[in-house]
Amino acid sequence: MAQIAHLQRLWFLWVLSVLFIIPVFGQNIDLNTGWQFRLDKNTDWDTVNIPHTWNAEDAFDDEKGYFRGKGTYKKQIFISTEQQDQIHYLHFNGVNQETDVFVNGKKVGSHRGGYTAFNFNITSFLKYDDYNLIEVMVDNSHNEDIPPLDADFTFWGGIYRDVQLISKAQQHFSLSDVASEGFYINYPQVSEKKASLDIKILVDNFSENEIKNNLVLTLTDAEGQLIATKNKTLKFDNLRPKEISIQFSDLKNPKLWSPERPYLYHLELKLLDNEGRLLDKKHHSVGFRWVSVNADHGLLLNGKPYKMIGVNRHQDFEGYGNAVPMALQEKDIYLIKEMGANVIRFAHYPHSRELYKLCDELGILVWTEIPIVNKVTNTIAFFETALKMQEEHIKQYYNHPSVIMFGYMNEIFLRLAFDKKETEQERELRKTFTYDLAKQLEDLTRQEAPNRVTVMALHFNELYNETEIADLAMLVGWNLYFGWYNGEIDDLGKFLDEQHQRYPNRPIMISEYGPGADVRISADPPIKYDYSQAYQLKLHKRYYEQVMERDFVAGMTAWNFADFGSEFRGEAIPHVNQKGLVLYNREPKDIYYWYQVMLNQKEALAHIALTYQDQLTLIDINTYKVNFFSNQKTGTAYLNGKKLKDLEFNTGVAALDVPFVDGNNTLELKTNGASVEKRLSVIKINNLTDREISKLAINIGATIHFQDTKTNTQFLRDRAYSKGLYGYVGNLGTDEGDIEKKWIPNNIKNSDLEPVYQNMLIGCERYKVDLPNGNYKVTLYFVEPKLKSDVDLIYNLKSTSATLEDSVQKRVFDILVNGNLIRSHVNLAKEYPDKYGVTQTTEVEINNNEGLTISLNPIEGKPVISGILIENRNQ
Ligand code: GCB
Repeated sequence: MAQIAHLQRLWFLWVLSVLFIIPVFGQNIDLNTGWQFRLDKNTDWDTVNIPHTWNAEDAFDDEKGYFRGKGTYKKQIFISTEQQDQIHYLHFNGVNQETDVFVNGKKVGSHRGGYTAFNFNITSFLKYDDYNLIEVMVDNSHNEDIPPLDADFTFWGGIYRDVQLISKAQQHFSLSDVASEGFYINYPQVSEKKASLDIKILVDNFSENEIKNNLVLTLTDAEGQLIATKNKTLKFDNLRPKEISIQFSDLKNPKLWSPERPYLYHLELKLLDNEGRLLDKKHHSVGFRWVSVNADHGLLLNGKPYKMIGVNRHQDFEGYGNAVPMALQEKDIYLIKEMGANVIRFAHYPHSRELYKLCDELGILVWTEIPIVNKVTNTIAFFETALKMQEEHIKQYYNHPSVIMFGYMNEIFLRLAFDKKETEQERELRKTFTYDLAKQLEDLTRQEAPNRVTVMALHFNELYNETEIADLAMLVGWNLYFGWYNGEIDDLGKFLDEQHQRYPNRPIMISEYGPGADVRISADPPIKYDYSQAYQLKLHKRYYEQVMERDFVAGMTAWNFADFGSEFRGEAIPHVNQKGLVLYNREPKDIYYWYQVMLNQKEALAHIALTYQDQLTLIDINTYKVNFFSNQKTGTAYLNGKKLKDLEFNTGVAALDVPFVDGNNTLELKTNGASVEKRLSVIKINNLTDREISKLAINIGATIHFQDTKTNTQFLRDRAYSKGLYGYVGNLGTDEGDIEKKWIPNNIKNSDLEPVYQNMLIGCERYKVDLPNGNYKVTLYFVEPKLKSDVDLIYNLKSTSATLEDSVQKRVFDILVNGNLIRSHVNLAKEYPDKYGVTQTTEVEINNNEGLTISLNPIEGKPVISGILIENRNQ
């Protein structure tokens, strides 16, 4: 009976397939929902959905490190008897970073590497008309044999990209060539006059019989008009797969693909059985374009010099880690396109495949790479994993016309340059084996990805020239942080010219640049390491100008499109690298709008660079510098309805000292075709005794203004005391006062006011605030600037030295408020852990116009203070 029912069902399906030509023999089912999950160190199981990571929270907590270890996912799936003739695969789009998969208790395979896809054929492990247990064991522990070993981003663990059950007929486009699409689109010839395509197709066959199939390829244009069709009969015997090449030649006057006109043709591949039933179907876009690089003209796209201007992108997103819903990921690509970028470097690993498809469609050139970052291990296993990863990467992303650059290493001598622990001999050996791996990867890339440009990103160091590793790739990307980690902003041009002169045959671009910037921080004038948006603008603008002046520079990709998670890093926001043009949640910083005006000419654009500022406090000054952006030549600024000034935009920017009035202000920018308005509430203070202020906060030692958005507190920049206002008293003039900003404590425990704690005065013994008489609550902020051991400093690029415990304990002082001792013998290093944010609160009554005086009386060493918050208790 059961057999008759089965035959009836098959017959019904066959009729359906003939009537509607639907792919009855295959289907892809997503397996994203309802997995049981637990970290192996725990006992309880949770129900989770994919995308999933187990580090979304612990990569941001105050504790050092995040969980790197093992987790298990399990799920039951029902496979019906009708599916018995099919071939079933589990398809994983991305699991970080080692995966073992079991079906019904038996191991079906394992995969190394967290950023490429993989498939397992699970057919022989399945039970039909029954539930099947799928178990996925994932490990994100550090593994010396798997790149990346070390990098400035969080290595989130988990199944963070989609999982699918793919069921296919016995002949299907191959799923076993490192999880590629089973076909490769080649462009043997492309010109404005003529193009040809050569499509290499792999068909897997699981039948022991002699079988005939038909392969039908159809090429249509973007409007759906048929260009050409190709048919081929395939004869299979005894489980043997097939590899076929099909050409479309002599395609006349192809419409070329470029970021400005991303014209796509459409290729459809169908596999039919002998009776015309559909066995498998695939499709892909086709973009006719050709690229090359030249040391004098940079990139040539379709034969013409083309300046690439764009961004790097990391894949994580605030609150999600790397397990980001696809719609949010795709939004990034739209935002990048709207910014006007024509290139994305997907750093430092392959991103979701869907995004490359969007780049094809929207018109964005792509640099894609595998995560071999900072250093490599000299083992056969590491070399094998690296080469395998690059093979997967190239084959999986091969068909995208947007992908013009394949890379494989980033700043590979970074650790060699900074860690001085190795002997001279070990260092030489490291250079040699790193070069060897680079050479192998370069050869593999050239062989597997012809007609693409090979790339490698280097950091500012002679090691790359000296070892000649910089001569391997066709295009060298320099990651240059002049004006941040080293030197001055204008050193860029000098460096580029010098490199071009020394290596006249080497095509170069700038693959990374940019400073950290926090939208809560403003500064005038902006300075290096202040995290202000104004400094970010200054640096990006000058980099752009210096690149545009030089035809030989192929382009520039800003670091980074968005702020991203880097657990050990600490800037103004802990655990986040803040060099983004947009925030971690993708809200644009001012710099995003600046790029937009520079890179879009079609419509008039105008922007006032005060995106996140609604309030201003002006102390003893009448004007405040505002940057206006536009892609027009001129415009006019208005304040409160009255014309302020005609503006001329230079590289998109016009700066103006705006004479805001006390109270509400409306600032407007009007240009030919665009206008914007910004409302601001302004408090102007020339004398503190003049007005009742409910809250006054001072960022002691800071040249920046910090707006604590959580409590709506404005921490004003510091100043030397003058009568009627606030400030430090006396000349500080200490060496310690010049503490280098990049080595200040980060990731302050016990607080999220890093911009307050990270600025401080060392050696300040008296601080005055001329408050009117009354009652106040006063909170003082302190942190010990020196660490007991310096291994925890930002990005840890300093060679480690002996413990500093002895020296830091020598800072001991008393705290007095208006002469009253409120704490005696404060020794921050002794009393608190490293990087611990300490507050000390007291109530004060001010009489006789004496104002407020904080005294920090040294007992040993120099006292330190970071901030002060004064709350009025009179109201
Ligand atoms: C670099 C690295 C990148 C870092 C960046 C930075 O050169 O390639 O991974 O995140 O610098 O912000 O320091």
